[in-house]
Amino acid sequence: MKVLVTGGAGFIGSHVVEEHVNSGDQIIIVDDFSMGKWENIPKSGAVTVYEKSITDYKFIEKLLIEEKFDVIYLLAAIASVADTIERPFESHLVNQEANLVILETIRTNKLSVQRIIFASSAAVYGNLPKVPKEESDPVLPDTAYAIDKYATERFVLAYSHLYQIPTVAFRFFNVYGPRQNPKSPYSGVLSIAANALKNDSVFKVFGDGLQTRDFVYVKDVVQALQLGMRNDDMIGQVFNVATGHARSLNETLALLETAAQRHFKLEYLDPRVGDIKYSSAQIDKIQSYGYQPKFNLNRGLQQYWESLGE
Ligand code: UD2
Repeated sequence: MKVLVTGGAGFIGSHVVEEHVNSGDQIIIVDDFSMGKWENIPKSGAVTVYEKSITDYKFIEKLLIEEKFDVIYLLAAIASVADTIERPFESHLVNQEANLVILETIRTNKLSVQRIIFASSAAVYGNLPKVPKEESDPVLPDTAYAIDKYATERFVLAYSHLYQIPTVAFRFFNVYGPRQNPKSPYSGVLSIAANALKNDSVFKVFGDGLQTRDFVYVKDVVQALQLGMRNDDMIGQVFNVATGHARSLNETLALLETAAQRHFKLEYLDPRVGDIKYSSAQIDKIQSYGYQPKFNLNRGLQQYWESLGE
């Protein structure tokens, strides 16, 4: 198979690339390396890398038409809620418009694809009180990040219903694991926390630490995406990707301390603007298609910590 992974040098993308390298596929990565890294990419003759933004529309159109991909993963994104609050228009171009250009290129050129997989987000549920979240629940996207993820998810699924382009969307909860890049203050919380623990530096908790998240290990996310790629019954639908067990940030930090056999230096600050207080997932829908998370938080944190070379 010929596979396109936008954001393939990034955290989640690089694990997807690895999976397809192991399956003997040919992979093309488009990544602007804003958060991605060359060392994330498996060394393999099956992988071709373009250091380009997905907002380079001329390049993307040409690539899609020339390469005729079987499977496309839309994983490139400005991945932080807080970051998109700082730059809503720039992030909109990446998180929504560029993906729409890809869909339109496929539609107008009648390109035949077996699957388009889109990474939506739990952020679409917003701060509505009901937890855990089911896919059929109301949504309240109220940050640039959530608005773009929700709108793009709807576009992706509409292209399936209206134009018979086979798409599947996944609402990722809080993904963590090896290769998550801690370099930005907007990076995933566990990458920042693990980095602080490793360097014995202060970790800043925004808010009281009682906010909850469903932290899902990146290998389980890959498992979910592979299901979506293979199972035709999942086409045109959206699925939560999580473990089904939410924890408070404080509890999660304590579990990381146990995994690392180290102690945090914590500082508690005001909550972040736009932050969601309670995020927790119901995963019955995707489980009904055979998904079973293999990493509970203890196991995932242990593996993650070990991957950091401690
Ligand atoms: C994560 C994803 C986002 C989206 C969403 C789905 C990242 C970077 N963001 O947003 O893409 O899929 O989940 O719900 O993975 N925090 C601290 N200290 C820090 C950093 C964060 O206390 O140094 C807090 C933060 O205020 C929040 C929690 O930790 O309450 C998680 O923050 P995050 O940025 O890792 O992820 P979130 O849930 O905003």
